[in-house]
This record gives sequence, C-alpha cells and structure tokens, in this order.
Amino acid sequence: MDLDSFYAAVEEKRNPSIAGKPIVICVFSGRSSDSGAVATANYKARELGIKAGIPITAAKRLGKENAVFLPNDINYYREVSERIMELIEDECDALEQASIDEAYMDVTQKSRGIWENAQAIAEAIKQKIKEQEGLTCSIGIGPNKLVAKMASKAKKPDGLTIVREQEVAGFLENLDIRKIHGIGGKTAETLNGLGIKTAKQLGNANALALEEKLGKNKARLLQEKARGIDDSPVEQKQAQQISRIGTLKEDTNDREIIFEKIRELAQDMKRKMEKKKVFFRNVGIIAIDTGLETQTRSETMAETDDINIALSSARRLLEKFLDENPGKRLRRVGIRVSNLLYKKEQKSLGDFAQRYFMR
Ligand code: TTP
Ligand code: MG
Repeated sequence: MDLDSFYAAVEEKRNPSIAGKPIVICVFSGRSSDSGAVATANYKARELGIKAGIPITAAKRLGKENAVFLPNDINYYREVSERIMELIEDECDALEQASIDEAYMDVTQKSRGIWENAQAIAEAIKQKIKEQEGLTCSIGIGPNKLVAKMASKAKKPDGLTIVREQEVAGFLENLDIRKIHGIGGKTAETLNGLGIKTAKQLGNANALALEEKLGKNKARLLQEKARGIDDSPVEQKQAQQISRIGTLKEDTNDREIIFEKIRELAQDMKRKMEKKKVFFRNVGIIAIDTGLETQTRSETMAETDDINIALSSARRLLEKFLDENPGKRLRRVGIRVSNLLYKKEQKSLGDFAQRYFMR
C-alpha cells in the first residue's frame, strides 16, 4: 500500500480551499526565500512537470500563478501516517511499515490464500482510509513483497493491481526496468547501454556481462528482482518509540489547557502501549508553536509501564519548557515514550510455523 501524493494530499484535505489546484510541498533550505527542493506534488501539479526533487524555483516557473506552494509540515504528516498504519494493522496478519506512506501487509491467513479474498481486503482498506482520512492510496497484491510493490506502482493514483503467481512472468515481460526498486537513473542508463530495457530482458541477461558492469552483488540482486523472486517475510520492525500529537483548540500558553490535551493524548497512547506490551525508559513532550517550530524535551527514568509516571514527567517537562519560553503560544502538543522494552516477543513460533505452511 502506497498513499497517493501523500504530503500534498494531506494538505489538500486539511485545507479545502486549495482542493483541485496544483499543490507543491517544498523543503525550503532557508538560504534564500526560494532555495530548496520539492518534496512532492499532487497529480494536478505533476501534469505541469512538477515533481519530487526539482528546485523550488523551477517548480515556481512551471506552476505559474495557479499553483499553491506550501512548506513541508512533517510532524503533521507523521501523525496522519501513524493513524493510517494503525488503521490497516487490524486488516492483516502482519504489517511492515516501509516508509512514511508505504507498508507491506501479509494477508496469507486472512485471505486463506484466496486471491479474491485478498482483493476484498484491499478494497476494504482503501475504503477505510478514504472514510477516515479522506485520502486515496494504491495497492498491489502479489505472491511476495517485491511483486506486490511493483504492482502497487502499476496503477496510480487510487489503483488496485493484482498479479497472481501465474501472471508474474507476463507482468514482468514489458515492465520498464526503472520501475524496479533499486534501479535509478544511472543504473538504468548502464543497462540500456547493454540493450536491456524491460524486466524480462534483465532477468534473461547474461550474468557475467551484468556483473562486469554492476559488480557481483548488485547484478545478482537486480536479476533476482527482475525475475520477481523474493522470499523475505513481512516483518514488523519493533517501534523505538510511541507518541501522540494533537492540535489544541486554539493557540495558547495556558499550561492547564495544554496539559489537559497531553492527558487526553496519553490515554490514547496508553492503549497502544498495552497493545504492544512495552515498558519505557524515557518520556518526552513535543511542543509545536504558532510558527510551526518544533521543540522537544525529554527525561530518562527507571523502566516502567505506568502511564501516570509518564504523565507526571510530561507535566514537569511542560512546566520547565513554558518557564523557559515565556509568552510562547503552542499550536500542537505531543507526548512520547521511548527507549522501549518489549515484555515478550510478539510473534510466537506457532504463529510463524502456521504462516509458513499456509504459503
Ligand atoms: P512517495 O510515495 O514516493 O510519493 P508520493 O506519495 O508523494 O506520490 P505517489 O502518488 O507517487 O506515491 O513518497 C511519499 C512522501 O515522501 C511524499 O509525499 C513526500 C516525501 N518525499 C520527499 O520528501 N522527497 C522525495 O524525494 C520523495 C520521493 C518523497
Ligand atoms: Mg506515495
């Protein structure tokens, strides 16, 4: 699952007055007013040639006066991302978040190995994300992570592509090598130089000739990918931290109002901590002011799973922060626990064996 033009879509959802316009999310370097690069652009802006990685100045020339340029509000995108990951976690056997807007889901058990069931799960996920967050995503379903990922890129935005085992060869036949994860512009040029344009050609290419150009490891890896071979499991990386950030009803420096919000967020965080069965050894607060500047404060303690200890620590940190920043009004606040210890391994061997034999 990969969300469509993620940062731009989130901004479009947050601010309906810009809906339908070309939207460009910028990472301003601060050197001069327009220096920096584009993080992403919505599909309207992509039609004008604006895309991730190009300089903001170039994007402004292409976008003319119609396009909307916004600074990258990464903390907010992380909040939305986290909510979506939690939403889809319940729909699969195992979830592996691959980036802020991308995740692998194992549905081997949930679908009982039946492709139509997997399709229904994917449709339900798309529906849920649309209803709860107002965002679209593209999903690929395949016999392994590699094919699923390539399938998710096959149709975008709002796509759903299924590539069954027996369809893998056909899917790869005409697939541009640039669509293979790990092949960037440079590698593609090298391969094109050898007359290799499609995944199938790469899969069938002479291994020695490839190794000469790319080195042994890379050549082997890319050739396996080009053949759709991948047996890596969908593995949840254990979270290093759990946090909740929320927006205050209005910008304020009133410590009671701010702390009340932190208390509310902590209740939600507690549910997640119980689900993950963690102890924490560090508590932090996140303070985002009216200029969207983010500051954090944290302290370390003996390991505990008691939310009240996290809350009294957060209270102390907040008091200190506000004393040090008199008059600073906050727009969003958050609480975070980190240095986590897991009470027991999440996946029992029985669970793993069952998944293995379902394959
Ligand atoms: P992507 O999933 O690569 O891009 P996207 O979601 O904007 O568009 P698509 O519909 O093609 O999936 O990346 C996810 C987010 O990561 C993206 O919204 C912004 C951020 N990002 C950067 O900040 N810099 C980059 O160069 C890229 C590629 C992405
Ligand atoms: Mg995306």
